[in-house]
Amino acid sequence: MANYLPTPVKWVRDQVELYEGSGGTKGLTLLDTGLPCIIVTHTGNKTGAIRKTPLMRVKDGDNYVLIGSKGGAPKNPVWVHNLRANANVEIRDATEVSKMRVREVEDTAERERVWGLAVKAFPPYEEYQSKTSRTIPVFVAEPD
Ligand code: F42
Repeated sequence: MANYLPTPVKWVRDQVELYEGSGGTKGLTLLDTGLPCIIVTHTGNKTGAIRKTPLMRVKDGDNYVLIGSKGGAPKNPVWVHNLRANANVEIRDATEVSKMRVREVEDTAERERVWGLAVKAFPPYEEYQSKTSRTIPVFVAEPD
C-alpha cells in the first residue's frame, strides 16, 4: 500500500487535512471565496506515493473539469504529470468519494466548452491563463 505524501505547501496541506479529516463537512471552499473545492487523490509519477490535491469544483454533468492553473504560474503544477502518467484517481466532493478516470482535453471545441464551465465556476481562471504563456492543461474526470 503506497504511503500518503502531503504537499509541502502548508495552506493546501491544512485544507486537505480539514476537508478529509471532517469527512468532507469542513474546509470545502477556497479560502474566503466561498467557492467549492474537491480533493483529487492521485499517484505520484516518480514516488508512486498517494498525493492529494484540492482543486476548484467544476461539474460537467457527472464529470469534473480539472484545471492545471496553479495561479497562472509559468510552469504546470506537478500533479499534471501525475495525471498524465496514471489516469486512475479518486475525487472527494464533500462527503462523496468516487473512483474516476481522467483524460486530458485536446480537442479545441471540447476545451472551449469545458473551459467556459471552469471560468463560470471560478472566474480567476481567465486571468491566470492571460498571465502565462503556457496553455493551462485541462482534464476531464469521468466516473470509473
Ligand atoms: N491548483 C490548481 O492548479 N487549480 C485549482 O483549481 C486549484 C484550486 C485549489 C483550491 C484549494 C486549495 O487549497 C488549493 C488549490 N489549488 C489549485 C492548488 C493545488 O492544490 C496545488 O497546490 C497546486 O496546483 C500545485 O500543485 P503541485 O502538484 O505542483 O504541488 C506541489 C507544490 C507539490 O506538492 N510538490 C511536491 C513536492 O514535494 O515538492 C511533489 C508532489 C508530487 O506529486 N510529486 C510527484 C511524485 O512522484 O510524488 C512527482 C511530480 C513530478 O513529476 O515532478
